[in-house]
Parts: sequence; C-alpha cells; structure tokens
Amino acid sequence: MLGAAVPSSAAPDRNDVKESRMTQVIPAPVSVEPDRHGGAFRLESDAAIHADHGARGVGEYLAHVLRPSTGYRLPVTDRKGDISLELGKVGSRLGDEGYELMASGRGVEIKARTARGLFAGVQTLRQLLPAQVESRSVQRGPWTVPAGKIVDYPRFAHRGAMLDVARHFFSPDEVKRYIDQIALYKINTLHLHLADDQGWRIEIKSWPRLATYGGSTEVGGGPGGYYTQDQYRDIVRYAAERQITIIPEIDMPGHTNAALASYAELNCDGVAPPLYTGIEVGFSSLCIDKEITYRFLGDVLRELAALTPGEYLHLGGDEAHATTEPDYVKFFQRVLPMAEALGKKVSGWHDLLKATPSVSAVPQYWGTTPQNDLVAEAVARGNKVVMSPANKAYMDMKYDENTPLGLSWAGFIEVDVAYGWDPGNYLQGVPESAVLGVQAPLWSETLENSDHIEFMAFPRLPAYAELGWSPWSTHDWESFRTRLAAQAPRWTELGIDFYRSPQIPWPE
Ligand code: NGO
Repeated sequence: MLGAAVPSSAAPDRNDVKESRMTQVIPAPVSVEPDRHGGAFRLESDAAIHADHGARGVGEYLAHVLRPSTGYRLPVTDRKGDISLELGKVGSRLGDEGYELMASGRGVEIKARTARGLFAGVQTLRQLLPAQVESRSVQRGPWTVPAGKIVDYPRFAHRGAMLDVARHFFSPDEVKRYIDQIALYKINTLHLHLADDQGWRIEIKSWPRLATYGGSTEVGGGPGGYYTQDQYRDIVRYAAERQITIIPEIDMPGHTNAALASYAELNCDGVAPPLYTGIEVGFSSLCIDKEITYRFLGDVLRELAALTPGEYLHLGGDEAHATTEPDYVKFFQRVLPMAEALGKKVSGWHDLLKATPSVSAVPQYWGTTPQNDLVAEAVARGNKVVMSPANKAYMDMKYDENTPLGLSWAGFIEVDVAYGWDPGNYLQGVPESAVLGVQAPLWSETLENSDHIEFMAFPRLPAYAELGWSPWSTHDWESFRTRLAAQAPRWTELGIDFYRSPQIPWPE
C-alpha cells in the first residue's frame, strides 16, 4: 500500500515550467533574476535544512511544510544544509521583512536580517517548488527549484486580513486554517472582529456573561461560541509562529447588543435587550453617561491588552447611529486614553476620527469614495491610515450577481476590481507616505465555515497581498491574472475551495 498515495503519472517537470515558477510568484517580488543558464536545485531524500541560531522556528516551519509531500526527514540543523536560512547582514533597503533568495545546483540560500524576513523568503521558496509540494500525502517529485536570485521587501508595513468571528463564530481550528492561508501571501496582520451585536467571542474573566451568554448565538440563531483566554492565547501564538500579529477588535459604542444583552446595568434604562441574530446595523449603543460603562471598558481593555503582544487594540467606532455625535466624542475622549494608558496604540474604523484621536491612532478607511475630509484632515495632522475601501477591499462583497454568498451594498468586486487600485494613491490628501498598509476585511453575516471563508478570500486575497507587498512598478493585470491562475493547483493541494473567476485563465 505504500505506493498508493503516489500518483502514477506525475506531470513532467520541464525546464520551462521550472523557470516560469520563478516569474510567477505572488506577491510579485522586487527583483527576480532567473539564472541565464537554466539549471535547478533538486531537493533529495537526504537533504537537511540549515537554520541559524534565531531562525530555528522558521526552519521547523519549513520542514513542517515540506515533510508530508516529499516524505523526506529534513532535519533542521545548525550545521551545513541544502536549504539554508541565514540571519545577518543584507542590504539595508531590505528592512526587517525583506530577504534574498539564491538558488543554484548546489542549494538554496535565504538571507535576511530577521526571522520575519526569512519567513517571507520561505513563502517564496514554496512557490518555487512544484505545486504538489503542498500536498499532505507523499508525492513523487522531483522537487526542483529553478536557479536564480530574488531580492524582495514589502512596499507597506501593514498587510492585513480581517475575520469577523462575531456574526458567525469560527472555531480556533478554523481561524488557524485561515492564518495558514494568509501566511502564504506574506500577510502579516490578522484583525479579529471579536464583538458585535450578534455575539461576544472572547472570554473576559471580570465580566463572564459577555462570553457565556453574549457569545451563545450568532446570525441565524446557531449556537455561536467564544474563545477562552487560553484558546485565544494559543491563536495568538500560532499566528506569531507564522510572523502574523493579531489585532483584536472590540467594537464600540455601537455594535454592542451582545454586551448590553449580557449585563442589564450597562443599559441606560437598566433593561437588558434580547440577544440578536439578524444582520441590521446601527441600533445599539453603550450608555455614554453611566460610569459603569467606563468601568466595564476599563476591565475589558485591560484583559484584552494582557492577551495582546501586538501594539494595537482596535476600538471599532463604526456606524454608531444610535449614539449622538456629541456623545460619541465624549465617549471616545474617555476611552482613547484608557487604551493608551495600557501601553497600546489605537486603531479604529475611520469614523473614530470624529473624536480626534492622537496622531499615533490608525484609522482604517472603509468608505466607498476616493475622498474623505475626516481622513485627509487626520493625515494632515500626522495620522497614518490603513486602507480598506469597501468597494475595493471588502472580501464579503459578492464577485457578481450570481455569487451565492456575501453582500453587495458596496458593489460587486470581481478580481480585476480587487486588484485594480493603488492604495498609495487612492484617497485624496492621503499620499503613499501616510499609508501604513492595506487590509482586506471579511465580514461574516453570510459565512458559516472555512469553505465559505475560502470561497470569498480566494482568489481575491492574493490580489490584496500583492497591493500591500509589491512595488507599484510591478503592477500589471495581465501578468497578475496569469500568475494567479498558476496558484490554483496549490490551492487544490491545500484543499482551498476557491471561486473560479471567469477573468482568470485557470489551468484545466
Ligand atoms: C460595514 C459595517 C459592518 C458590516 C460590513 C458588511 C463596517 C466597518 N461596518 O463595515 O458591521 O458587517 O459593512 O460589509
């Protein structure tokens, strides 16, 4: 039975296929020089992975990716290796996330200043190997890497995805699966929308009913769920091993029905509303004039900050239609300093700018027009912005009118629309230097499981990843659609259920 998992007719690994792998990487690297003489490195069964001190974790991660499909032992060693992960001096323009990858007949060398850079190089290396390398069962190979040199570093520091675990709850394993998928494309932050009207998803020990009651349902009335603090810490650790920082969001003062339902005393009239399982927005508000509101948020933010090694807490702030504007400002003028006193920077939907947060706060632009005075004024004061324009970057928007999942309030977003905008030159008054990066949110009113997540995120997520990572000089729709098509066999190996956009020349 040993041979059963090995396909009987492995595709021939012709030279042209190998070479094209070098020019098909997503996100497009800064520079790619295939070796003029062709040639390739071939990973053999006795190969070892060398990892410098400080790069051991990345070495183990690479081995963990390569072992199932190759069937090789691939020990990770500080002695010589065929694939070598080296920390040290590289060109200064590479920064903390950049890397150099050199492949020749003798081996593959990845060099970077930090483990983050090596990790990015490892993602590139995966794409230089045949697609079958992503299989979870032993495949035949040969495991070749085309010879050549890649020098690469990101355009923007923040390359993010967001998952709404409030409208529908996703289990820790489902979240980890998504983390693995976004890591493939050098995404370095995952924003988790942890609380909304329909559910509170994180255990807060000082207010236990938030999770046990407020987390007990979801859109459509299913059982919902929440992460215990241990489970959440485990997710944070899992992400960190993949060089991804989690940004936790507690939305406020609107989008708070789950909290208000859990504790009657948080309501202005002292009466708890019922749990909510619909998809309307804008009807709930914390009680701005009650002291308990701030005691509550003080506790929540303190516990959340203690779970968060990353520098940001996201305070939501969107669609507070049930809060008057003066109340909104009053509210955030009390809450913003609370977050900062915990040693955290604040992020929030750009609506938050109504309360004029400090210049260290990062507004996330989710509007649908290329002009917004609040954001332009904040940039003039010195704030940096994360770009998530809903009509370009919302992965919960349908691809077209036939898409079975998703919403369409911001329009349809086919792959060309997802790819076809420049985050560094999109919003009036927001030059590239004021853009921290790009984030693609995935709201889950209509999404219930990993299949649904994948169908909406693939193939758009790689487009946002490329907008965030690659130099604008590489931006080219024709090239992108061909390279995107070449990713499909990898997704198939990984069991990713993707949308077969008619715009992309998928292989048969
Ligand atoms: C809006 C709204 C969310 C919805 C989402 C659906 C923001 C920032 N607030 O985006 O509550 O889930 O649209 O696309």
